[in-house]
Amino acid sequence: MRPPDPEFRRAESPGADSPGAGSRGGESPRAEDGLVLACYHDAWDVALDGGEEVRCSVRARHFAKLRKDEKLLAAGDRVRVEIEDDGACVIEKSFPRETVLSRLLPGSRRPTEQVIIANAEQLVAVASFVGPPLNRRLLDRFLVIGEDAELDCAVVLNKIDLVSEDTWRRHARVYETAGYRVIPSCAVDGRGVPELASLIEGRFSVLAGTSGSGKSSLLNAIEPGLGIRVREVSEKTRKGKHTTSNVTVFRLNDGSLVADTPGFRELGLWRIAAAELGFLFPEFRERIPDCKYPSCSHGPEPGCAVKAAVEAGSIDADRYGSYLKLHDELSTRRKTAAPDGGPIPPV
Ligand SMILES: Nc1nc2c(ncn2[C@@H]2O[C@H](COP(=O)(O)OP(=O)(O)OP(=O)(O)O)[C@@H](O)[C@H]2O)c(=O)[nH]1
Ligand SMILES: [Mg+2]
Ligand SMILES: [Zn+2]
Repeated sequence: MRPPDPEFRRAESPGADSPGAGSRGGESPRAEDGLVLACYHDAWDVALDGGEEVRCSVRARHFAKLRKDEKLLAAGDRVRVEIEDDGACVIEKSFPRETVLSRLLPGSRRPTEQVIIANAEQLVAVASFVGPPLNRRLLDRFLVIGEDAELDCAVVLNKIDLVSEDTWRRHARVYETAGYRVIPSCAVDGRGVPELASLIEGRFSVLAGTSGSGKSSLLNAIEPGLGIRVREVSEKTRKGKHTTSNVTVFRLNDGSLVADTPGFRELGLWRIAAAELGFLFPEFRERIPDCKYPSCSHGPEPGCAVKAAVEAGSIDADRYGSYLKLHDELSTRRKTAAPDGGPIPPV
């Protein structure tokens, strides 16, 4: 979590006509709309539309309502902030979300949604080849939740300095063939960094991937002034140390918005129906209408156009393996879920 910043300025109470105050709430001369940059236990950092960053609390009655609806504020939410006479900033209300990227909250007894980021337009799934090793299953999981949230999705394959060109080109080809924009990169020597910078330019993107894959390093490479904390991966496990612990939205100099996220250990799918899963693999989509049975699960059924494409080599067998694994997980979860929700098996 970002420690409280002593230099974090509180908004001055602007008068109704003061210049540069951005979009106003309308109902109060001292209300201003903004974007939640980060959420802490009982504080929220908000970028007001007028440009100022303020640390806020939440109006108690609104907070109670949020809890009841199980819709706690998330980074990326649009909110209205009331600036009180003493300069204290209080979130009055939040606005409906355009998009929601979620996962299943790990370890909860009842299936519970955890919003990773609200209102993002684009998911950039970041994976590395070594330290931590490439985990294609997890990468595919990220892409599935991004597709489900109807975000534009792209893949960054980082740390190409640590593997042969043949290796990274092979994996890049798989995701390009599946229909994704792929950026092979190295945060250390800068390869791929300009391409990533132009991919996120002018948009609201979220970087997500395993701990240690280099998400924060890539953002620092794009804009060194961000100064995001990064840490060596563990010598012993060759895994990341979960350095980034909070989802944080950064505003780049050109106005682009980009969220850095922690390396989630678990990424359970939230509210995705097994029958819909095939449509979240872009390379399956155009083939599904050719399956013999309309309810084809692309598993054991005869006449499956997806499986035929896997056998012909035009769909990658490992991507298909990810599909089968997730399909199995979604089908099993439905069958085994206790009436009270029951403990959710770890994924
Ligand atoms: N060799 C090499 N090392 C890299 C590269 N990118 C990042 N690293 C290193 O990998 C380590 C982890 O990088 P981070 O940027 O902290 O990774 P992260 O994805 O933000 O990790 P979490 O915050 O834990 O989720 C650091 O020691 C970086 O210097 C790269 O392209 N090549
Ligand atoms: Mg990080
Ligand atoms: Zn099929």
